[in-house]
Amino acid sequence: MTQSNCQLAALVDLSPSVAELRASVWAGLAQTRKSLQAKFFYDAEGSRLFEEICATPEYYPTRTERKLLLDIAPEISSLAGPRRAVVEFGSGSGIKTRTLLDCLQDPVAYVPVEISRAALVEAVSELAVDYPKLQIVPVCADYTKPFALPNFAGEADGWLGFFPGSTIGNFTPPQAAQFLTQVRRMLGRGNQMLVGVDLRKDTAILNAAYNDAAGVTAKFNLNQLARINRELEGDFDLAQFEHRAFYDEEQGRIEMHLVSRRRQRVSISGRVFDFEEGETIHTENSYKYDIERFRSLAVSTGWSHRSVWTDADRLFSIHLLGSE
Ligand code: AVJ
Repeated sequence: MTQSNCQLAALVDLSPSVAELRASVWAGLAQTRKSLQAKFFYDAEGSRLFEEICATPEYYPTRTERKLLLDIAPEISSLAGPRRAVVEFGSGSGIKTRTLLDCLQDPVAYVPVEISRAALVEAVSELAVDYPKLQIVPVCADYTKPFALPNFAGEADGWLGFFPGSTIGNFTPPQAAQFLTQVRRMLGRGNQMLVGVDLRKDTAILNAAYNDAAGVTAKFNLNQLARINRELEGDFDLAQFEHRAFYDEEQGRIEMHLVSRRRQRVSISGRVFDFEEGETIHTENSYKYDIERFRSLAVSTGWSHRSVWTDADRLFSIHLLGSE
């Protein structure tokens, strides 16, 4: 494989700055109910730990979605149509990307949008080798904010948005609606979007998925404090915080927290924060939907609901949305 056969554009770097991280962390920890933003889980180490979570026996979403995507690939291929430009939000390691690209007819371009620069660079350099005809334009960005898409007019026949993994569950339903609206405006009329959405199910299955026996999810959660130590000169003692994750049936969401094991004071970029014993930092929400609930959310943002698929055990769903 020679370089000249790879259509890999230079990375568009809109990644959040240290100043943005600091502002977010300071604001989150200054609240009476302390919180951190889930998007900041994904530094190089966080992305690596997330991949490790996906391989644990308890974390069913990744393998369930991947198998479902393979099963429905022929249908997606005909519904999506030929010559698409694919834009993926939170592309991570890009394993599902290949399943999608392999089923599409003559995909023209691929725009992975990912907040972790390390994960993005690694994923696209491998992809470029295996898809020499595909134009790849990696964008390192926080996709919760609008950004400019590259223009493939005259080359591609339309966009296919791809938002797998139930990452949409990190948003509250109003935030999810706002995101879907933003993407619909970004892609414009006549385009489509595939969204992976984790389904509501037995509480025991959900609780196990976020409390794996090997403790990988706990490490992933605690890594957010390690990252603050590394990048913001923080002095969190990781041994003094404990992972907690539970399903709240009423809200239909997993909540992840870090619980302070004792009364303590932590300094971050020169600003101090006090923790009571048992006080928690809310680090993530992971909303679970019913098919109907997600359909109506999507439709409320102006998308039309074209199709939905689930696995035989009804653990996970993939929705195809269209913009008329
Ligand atoms: C990548 C956001 C979909 O919410 O299930 C996995 C992240 N957190 N285990 C999820 C996660 C804890 C994951 N998403």
